[in-house]
Amino acid sequence: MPEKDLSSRLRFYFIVDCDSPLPLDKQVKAALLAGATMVQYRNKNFKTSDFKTLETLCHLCRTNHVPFIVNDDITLARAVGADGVHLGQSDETHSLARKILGEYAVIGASISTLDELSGTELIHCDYIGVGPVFHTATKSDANPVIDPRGLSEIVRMSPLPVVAIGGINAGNAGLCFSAGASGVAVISTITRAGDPSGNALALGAACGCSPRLLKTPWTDEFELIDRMVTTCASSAKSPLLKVPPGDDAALFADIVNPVFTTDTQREGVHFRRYWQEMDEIGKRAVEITFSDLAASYAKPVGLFVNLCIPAETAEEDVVDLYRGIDHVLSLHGAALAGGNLSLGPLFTLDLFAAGEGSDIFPMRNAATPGDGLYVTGPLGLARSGLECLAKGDFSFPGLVDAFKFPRARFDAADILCANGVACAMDISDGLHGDASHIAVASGVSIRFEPKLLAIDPQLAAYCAKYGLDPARQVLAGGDDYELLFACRPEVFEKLSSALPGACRVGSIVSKQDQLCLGAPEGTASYRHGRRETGNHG
Ligand code: TZP
Ligand code: MG
Repeated sequence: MPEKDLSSRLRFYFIVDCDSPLPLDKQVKAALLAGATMVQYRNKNFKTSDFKTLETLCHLCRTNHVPFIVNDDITLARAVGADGVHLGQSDETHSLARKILGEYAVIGASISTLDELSGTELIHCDYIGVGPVFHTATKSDANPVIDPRGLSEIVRMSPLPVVAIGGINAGNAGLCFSAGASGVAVISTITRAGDPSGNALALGAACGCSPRLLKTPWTDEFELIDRMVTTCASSAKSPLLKVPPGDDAALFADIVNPVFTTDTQREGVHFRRYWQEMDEIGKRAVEITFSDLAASYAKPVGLFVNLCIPAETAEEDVVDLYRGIDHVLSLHGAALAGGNLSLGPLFTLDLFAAGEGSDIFPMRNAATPGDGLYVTGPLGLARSGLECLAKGDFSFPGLVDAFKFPRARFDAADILCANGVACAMDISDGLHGDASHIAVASGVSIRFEPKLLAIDPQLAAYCAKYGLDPARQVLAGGDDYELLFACRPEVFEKLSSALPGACRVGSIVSKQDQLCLGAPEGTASYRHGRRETGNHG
C-alpha cells in the first residue's frame, strides 16, 4: 500500500496524561501554544464523569484546527466526535474502527516489533505509533526499548508514516526524525516537567513547529452578528435587495421568475476545520448552494445563512467564514439578505438562496431517447481531492483545489439556456447517481460510454497511486458541481465550441430493466445514510 503523507499532522503529537497533577486543559493548551499538530486523549480509567472534560479538550483542539484522537475506545471516539482513534495490539480491530468512524477518520496502530507490523491490518490504518524508542516511566507495561535503530528498521518496512513514542524530549527528538519518523508522540516531557510550557516550546522547535496563538471563543451574540454583517458589507448592496440585513426580514424588489434553493454544510460530514481554512469553507458553501441556481438557469440575488456554532468557536473563525461568503457573493453580484445564529454541538451552515430565473426552467424529466448525455467539465476530481485531504496527502493540489473551490457554472448555464437545452442538473452526488435521477424522472435509461469519460491526468496519477479505477471515481465521485445535461447531438454540436470543457458521457435510451447501463460493476454514487460509513455529503 502506498504511503499516505500524514507527516505534517503527525510531527508533534501530544498525548494527555491523566496521572499528572497538571489539569488536562492546561496540558493541551501548553502543547497547542507550542505548535502541537495532533492531540490524543488517553485515559486508561475512563469514567462517564470524565466525558465533559473529554468534550472540552475536543472542542479546544477543534477551535484551533488540530485533529483530536481518542486512545483505545472506538465508541468514545464516536461519542465525542473525535477525528480518529489510536488502537493498541490488544484493542478492538482497526477494521471495526474504520466501519464505525468512517472513511475519513484518522486511525493509528501501536507497533513495537517487525512481527507486530506484519500482523496488523494496516489497510485500515493511517499511521503507526512505534516504540518505546527510549526508556519511559509513563507506561508501566511498555515493551522493551527499541532505540532509534529498531525504530529505523520498522520505518523502513512500514508502508505508513511512523510516529515515534516513548521517552522522547527536545533533546532526542532529532534522533527519531533521523531514523525516518514522521513525528514524535510525547507525554511526560510536557506533563511531568517543572516547566511544561518551556519544554513544550523546546520540543516544538525540535519538531520544526512554530508556536501558535490560541484562538479565543466568541462571547457576545450581538457583537458577533454585527461583525458577520459588516464583513459582508461589500456584497450587501444588491439593487434587488431593498432592505439589507438588520431588520426582521429582507425586502426584495420584484424578482422575475423567482427561484429558491437551500443547502447544508455540517462539520464532520462536509468539512473539517483542520482540512480547510474558514474562508474556504464559506466560499465552498455559497458556490454549491448557488450551483443549484445555475442548474436552474437562475442568477443569484440574495443569500440567507443560518449558522449554528459550538460555544467554543473562535470569533475570528466566524469572521473568516463570512469573508469567504462575502467573496463569492461579490463575485456573483448577490447580497447577504439575512440569517440566524444559534448555539449547537456542531458547526453547521444552512444556506438559502433566492435567484432570478430565465425563460427556461430546466427539468430532469425532459430527456428523450436519442439524446446524448453531456457534462460541462471533468468529473471525479473533487471526490479524489476530498480523499487526499482526509489522507493528508498533499501531492495532488489540483484535486484538492477541485474539492475546495467548486464554481457554480453560471457561465455554462447561460450557454445551455441560450441553446434551449431543457434537461439539466448539477452533479453533486456523482454522475451515476445524478444521471439516475434524470432516468427516473424522464422514464428512460442511460447508457454510459466509459471510453468517452475524459480522465484528468492528476486523477489518473492519484488512481494509479492508490490502485483505484478512474472510471469508477468519475462515475461515483461527487462534489464537482459541473452541469449534467441531455439534448440532441446536433444541439451539442452547435454549443460545444462555446463550452470547450464539455464532453459526452452517454446516451439516453428507451427504458430498460436497469436505469444505468455500461457502468463498472458495483458503481454507486454517494447516498446519505446508505453507507456503513456515512461521513460525507
Ligand atoms: N506507548 C509506548 S511508550 C508510551 C506509550 C503510550 C509512553 C510515552 O510517554 P512518554 O512520557 O513520552 O515516555
Ligand atoms: Mg490501547
